[in-house]
Order: sequence, then structure tokens, then C-alpha cells
Amino acid sequence: MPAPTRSSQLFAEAKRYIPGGVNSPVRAFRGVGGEPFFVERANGAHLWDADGRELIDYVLTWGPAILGHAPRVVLDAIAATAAKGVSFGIPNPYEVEMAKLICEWVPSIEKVRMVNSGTEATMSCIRLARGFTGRSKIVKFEGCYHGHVDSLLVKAGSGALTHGTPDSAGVPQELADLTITLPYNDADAVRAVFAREGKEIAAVIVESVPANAGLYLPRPGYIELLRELCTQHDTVFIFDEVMTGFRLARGGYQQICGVKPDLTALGKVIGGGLPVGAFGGRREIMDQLSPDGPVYQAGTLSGNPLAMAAGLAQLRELDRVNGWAKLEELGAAFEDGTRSALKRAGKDYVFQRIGSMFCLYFMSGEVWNLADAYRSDKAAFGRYFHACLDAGVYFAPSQFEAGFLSLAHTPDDLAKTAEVVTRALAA
Ligand code: KE4
Repeated sequence: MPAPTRSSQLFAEAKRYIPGGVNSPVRAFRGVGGEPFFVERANGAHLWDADGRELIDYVLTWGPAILGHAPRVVLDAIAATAAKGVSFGIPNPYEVEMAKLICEWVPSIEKVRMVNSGTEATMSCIRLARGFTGRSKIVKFEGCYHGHVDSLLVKAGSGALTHGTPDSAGVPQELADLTITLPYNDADAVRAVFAREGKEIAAVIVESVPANAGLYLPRPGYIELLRELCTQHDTVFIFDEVMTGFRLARGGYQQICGVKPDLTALGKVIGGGLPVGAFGGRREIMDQLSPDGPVYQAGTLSGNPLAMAAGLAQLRELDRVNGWAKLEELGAAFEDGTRSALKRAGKDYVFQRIGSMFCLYFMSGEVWNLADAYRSDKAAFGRYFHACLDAGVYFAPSQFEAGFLSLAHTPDDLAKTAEVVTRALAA
């Protein structure tokens, strides 16, 4: 019996005090088997676990570490700001700077409010859309995950999918009945729902690029169709850019696809690793929020100077170095490495990528929606995940998650990863 590792000791202790031993389910490795490692420290594209093992990190705390971990500009901003106090509960100059930056970078956002997570951002969008339209029904799509919002934990993706609970317990049927869930990329299905009950639908919410069932892309014209149907029926079109915002482009995926949503949810990258979310959009909708309007929404730590300073430092650095062009180069190089590894291993698995986000499905064919993604061989993915981890490469511990690149990933990291992937695929 090998000596227990520090991580296994920590996990045993964690399970005594924390449900499942984790503060977020996907970290428990249930999607791949085994136990999670504990991270002691992180820097750049690398993690060091509690037993001193060094890993190349393609999870990047699920997206926020876009400059890599512990970037100097963010650490300096945190230190300088913390010295003056971390939260005041009264307006501070940083939140004005952050709001101005978001409104400048994301044209569809005329006004924005800061929150503390992606979940808070999407939850607030839903309530605001219902308050603005006076309607109750919402439309979401199978496999899309928008955080643990009651109304959106219906056929959800990410950890809910990994743990087989796409419809969470604890959500009253009366509430779930107000959520219409459709297959993604199915134009006829969404046209039919709007023909039947369009005037009762408060909002359509969609992940700009669905990346919580792996990663699949909108079919040409699909996002435009959602926009058109929402416009025709006075339905609020909500773009969940928590994962893609400030990652795929300065103005998010909406800058790439050219579709203007009515509301946008943001998170992850925006906080530089600190807890930050945001939601914003058309002025006439946002002005329905308290204290100006009747839709209540609030948060003790929303816009706190420490998180704002960290997020501003990260976003400004990303802009200063035109990080998005570099991330596309890195993504293309990573794709080349993966595709040549697949070729060497004689595997025709489906690799999908947009910018610095990617997913390798253990299946052949095409993946355009959840039903396609479900065909993946999850057991084979689990073996691959552990083979890579044992060789020092950490991918997301679930087939139903996307991987990420940062500006800190070097050509050496990518070369080593390609070797590890080749061996893991061949095993
Ligand atoms: P948070 O509440 O976890 O900050 O954001 C929720 C959320 C909303 N929208 C999208 C598109 C998201 O991807 C997320 C959260 N993403 C997952 C990873 N797929 C977070 C990881 C976790 O749950 O631990």
C-alpha cells in the first residue's frame, strides 16, 4: 500500500467538513474517477500540488487565469489596493472605471452592474428580463450551464451533467415548468416554441459558445435566428458570456458573431481570479433595476475595490499586449499538436476549438449539441485524463468541460503536452 499523499490526507480531512470534500462539485473528479489533488501554489501556466508535483494547467481555474496564474500586474494591483482597504460597501472609483471599460469594450452594454459570480450575473439577467417584460417563461438550451440558478438548473451542463443531475433536486416543479428547454442548434424547435407561445416568453438565455458539455459551436445563422425571434416577440435575448467574455475577443463572442444581445452576463476573466461577475445591456432594461426601477438586485461585496483593481489590471494588460491575437496563435498551435497526436495514434476523435477554448471528444463524427456530446466514450476520456495527469498535464476532469489556454503557456509547454497526449492516446 503506497504511503498516503498529502493530497489524499487533505481530501480525507476535507470530506469531514465539506460536502464531497469540495466547494464546487466538478472538482471532485467524479467525472474521471480517483481523487482530486490539492494545489499548493500556481504561477504562469503551471500548478504545484501538495506533494510538490508540477503540472501544466489547461483548466486555469475554469477560465479566469487568462494571463496565467499570479500575473505580476494583478498581484501588484491587489497589493496596492489592499493596503487601502479591501471593501467599503460604499461607491469607490474602481467600480466606475470598471463600468466604463465594460461599456466601451462591449458595445451592446450601455449600463452594467457588478456582482460576485457568473451565477449571480445570469440570475439577475433572468429576474430583470421577467421584470422588464412582465412575463414568466424563459427558454434555455440542453447542455448549456449558466450557474446554479434555480430556473436554469434544467437540463444543465457542466457539473450538473457530469454528476447526472441536469435537473437538480430542490427546484420546485412549478418553477421548472416556466423553463422551456430546447435542443441547441435546432432552428425548427425554437421557431415552433415562439410560434406557439412567443408572447409569453420573457427571455432566451444561451451560452454564446456552449462550453459546458465539452465545446460545440453555433451552426451558421443560428444565433441570428435567436436574435430575430426575440426581436419579433419583444423577448429579452440574454448572451451568457461568463466563459467567452474578454476571452474570445475584447468585445466577447458578440464582437465575433456581430449579434447584439439585449443583456450579457460576464464573469471569470473579468475578476483576474477574484470573485467577480457582471451583467449589463440596453439602458432601458438596466434602468429597471433598483434603486431606479422595480427589479431588486443587490450585493454586499459587489464592486469591491480589491476585485475591481484585480480585474482592471488583468483586462488592461490583456488589451495592452493585444492578448487575443496571441491566444489565437496559441490555440492554433495547440490544435496542430493535438491533431498530429491524434494522427500518430490513429484516432479519429473530434477536436473542437474556438480561440483559446477547446475540447477533445472521445468519439468520431460531429458534435453540434448535447445529444452528440453524449455519444462520447466517457470511460476512455477518464483513462486519457489520468494518463495525462500522471505525465504532468492537467486537463479538465470531465468530458463535459472545455479546456483553456493562457498567455503564459509556452512553446515548450505545448510541445511537452503534444508528446504526453500522443502517449496517452496510444495507451
Ligand atoms: P460561476 O457562478 O461558477 O462563477 O459561473 C457560472 C457560469 C455561468 N455561465 C457559464 C457559461 C459558465 O461556464 C459558468 C461556470 N462554469 C463552470 C465550468 N464549466 C465553473 C466551474 C465550477 O462549477 O466549479
